[in-house]
Amino acid sequence: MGLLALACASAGAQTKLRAWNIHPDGYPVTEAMKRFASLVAQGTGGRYQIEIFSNATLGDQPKAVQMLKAGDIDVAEFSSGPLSDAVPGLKALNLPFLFSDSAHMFKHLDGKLGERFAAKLQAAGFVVVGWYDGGARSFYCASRSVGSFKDLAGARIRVQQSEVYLEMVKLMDATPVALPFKDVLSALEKGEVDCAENNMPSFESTGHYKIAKSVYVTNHVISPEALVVSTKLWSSLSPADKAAFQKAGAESALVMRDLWNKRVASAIETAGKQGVQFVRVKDVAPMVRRLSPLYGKYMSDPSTREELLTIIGN
Ligand code: BDP
Repeated sequence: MGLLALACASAGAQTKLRAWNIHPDGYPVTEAMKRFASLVAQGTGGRYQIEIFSNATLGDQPKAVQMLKAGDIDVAEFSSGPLSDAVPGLKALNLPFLFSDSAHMFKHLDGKLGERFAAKLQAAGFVVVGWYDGGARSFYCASRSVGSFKDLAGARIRVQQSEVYLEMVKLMDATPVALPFKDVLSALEKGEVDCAENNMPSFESTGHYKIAKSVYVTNHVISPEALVVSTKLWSSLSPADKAAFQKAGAESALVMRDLWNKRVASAIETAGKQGVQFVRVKDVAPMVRRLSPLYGKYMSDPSTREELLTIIGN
């Protein structure tokens, strides 16, 4: 902190803020949130100090979404799955095979569409200060080896506690099991679920790769995560402090995306060295056809239709 900032900090009152995070230390989200916290402190002359509570110690994600909405926590980083249950207009972002890759996703989120989603979120209690990368999610199994979508039929598949994910797995003729993130490893170990789905950094950071040795690389959901602050906190900030939070959020998002790409590569390498087998999907068309009721539902839903058409057309 600079001298001037230090002087201001000692002159003015300090506000301590609580930030919810589901990931461990060293994970790209955690490291980017740390950067956010230090940039906010810098940009506000030390008046706002953010403490990061990692590993979901403040509660699981659906609970934290409600806590942030109510202003009981101030900052959080959420996956678009659980977030979309609180803000239905976001459900479009969870549809399988929507974005072709992260570049395609950020082309939209860093532009007009991102502003539209942010406006919907703000109306529901969440102010977006940065779009983080939620990566590309694939299926992986402990008790079976998977080389086609058919191999997933009949499996008990852990999903996020989020409606679109539950609907997706049901349409695959499999059984969705909604579990908090931290409970998935033991569920795989005990055989309570056969499979799960996630991006490669989470597959690795949670240790799922030690149990689930068969990865079917579907990249079925490419979706963003959002760094958000509560509207309660937001309405208490001065225009200059709001700008400092936005700037810190935008910078932290760039840090996150850079760390993310490196972590995807190292996660795949770690898992591969431990004997994990990766089979890439050859043709997603049969699965897209099977999931058509899902697209039909959200295309006819006025809260998601326009966004979906924008993404599909570009
Ligand atoms: C991770 C997301 C995290 C989710 C988790 C999950 O970063 O927000 O809670 O997946 O599957 O990739 O629950």
